[in-house]
Amino acid sequence: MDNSGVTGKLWDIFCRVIDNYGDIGVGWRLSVGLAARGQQVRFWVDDPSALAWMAPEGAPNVEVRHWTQPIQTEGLAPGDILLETFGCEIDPEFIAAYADWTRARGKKGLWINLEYLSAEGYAERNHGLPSPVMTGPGAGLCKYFFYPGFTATTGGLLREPDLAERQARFDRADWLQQKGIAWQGERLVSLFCYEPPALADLLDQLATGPQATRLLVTAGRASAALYTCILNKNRLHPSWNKRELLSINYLPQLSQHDYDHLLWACDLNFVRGEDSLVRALWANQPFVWQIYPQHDDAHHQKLEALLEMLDAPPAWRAFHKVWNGVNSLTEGKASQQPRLPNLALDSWQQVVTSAGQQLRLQDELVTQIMLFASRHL
Ligand code: TRH
Repeated sequence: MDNSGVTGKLWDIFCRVIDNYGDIGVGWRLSVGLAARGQQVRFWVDDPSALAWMAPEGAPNVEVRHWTQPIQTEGLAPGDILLETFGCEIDPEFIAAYADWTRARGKKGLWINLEYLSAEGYAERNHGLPSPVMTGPGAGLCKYFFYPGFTATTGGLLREPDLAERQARFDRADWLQQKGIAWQGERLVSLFCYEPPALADLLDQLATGPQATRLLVTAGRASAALYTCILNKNRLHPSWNKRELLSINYLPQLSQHDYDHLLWACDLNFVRGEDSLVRALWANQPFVWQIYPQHDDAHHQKLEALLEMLDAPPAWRAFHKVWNGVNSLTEGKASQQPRLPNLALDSWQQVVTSAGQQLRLQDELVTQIMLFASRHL
């Protein structure tokens, strides 16, 4: 039941795929979440191809529009709310049409920029700030900054209302069988990463036990990185997995729903970027995060802020630092890289459980953005 006060509005949500899947993944989740709450969404995306596997069934009340240059808007009136994800810069023609349309209807209009998720203090400080547009086609409009986040004074995190119920119904053995994964009760670990400098170390750790592990590797960069790493290991240390304690499955691209299933099925999840981090928190299993690297190393602070927010124990912090190459004297040079500390899943589990409990008390992002819209329209 929607009690936000915005009923049946039309949202134009814009998304530019820079690289990887986080921008489209978040844009899609937000679109579906709004549509499930009685809103109409036009999801404009410059490269919608990933939706074919991420969301093969589409969603009611979400119309995917290929965002071309120039933008194709023949016969379309702009919607009630204009939302750009991650500062993706909507075409001036569209903004002009939106400004004219809102004026013609005697409305204020609402233009939102949805920002990247971070646990850093600026998310609280900047959440909801207005930026009046003084020049250009949008002059007279006001753009608002909406920051997702982990605290009560941010815009919250994306979480579907039926998530807990779906999770409670999930049957891990059944799902693994459906996916053709021959699970024999080994520890399950999922791998979604870029090219972590400590990948070879992780493989050594998993291959030396004490228990057997099955590594479920996601398609794309994670698979490519692992494949290369294994080729090197086989060449340099052919007996690295001689006890065969480590088995590996390379997965196809999964739908967002099935990616959740993967996280729920595993005893430990390696995740990357922002969206899978949030899903790992909701999965309530120990996880390790590889942060999206930035050239100026701004991601180091962002990683620190997350670990601080989680109140992560020292061993978990140390693991994250090595996994992200933060400790290395010269990043990228394996010889300078400290060894990966041992996995300590029990203590990590306690942290994830207590953080998850806290975070579930907050209103999720769709509720918050709808309330925000009702206050500003
Ligand atoms: O793909 P990412 O590394 O995305 C990144 C980050 O968001 C980064 O901040 C951003 O700047 C950059 O993209 C451009 O990781 P992320 O954020 O976890 O997004 C992955 C999405 O892909 C998420 O919605 C889950 C989804 N996914 C699937 O649907 N199926 C799969 O098989 C996998 C592995 C992921």
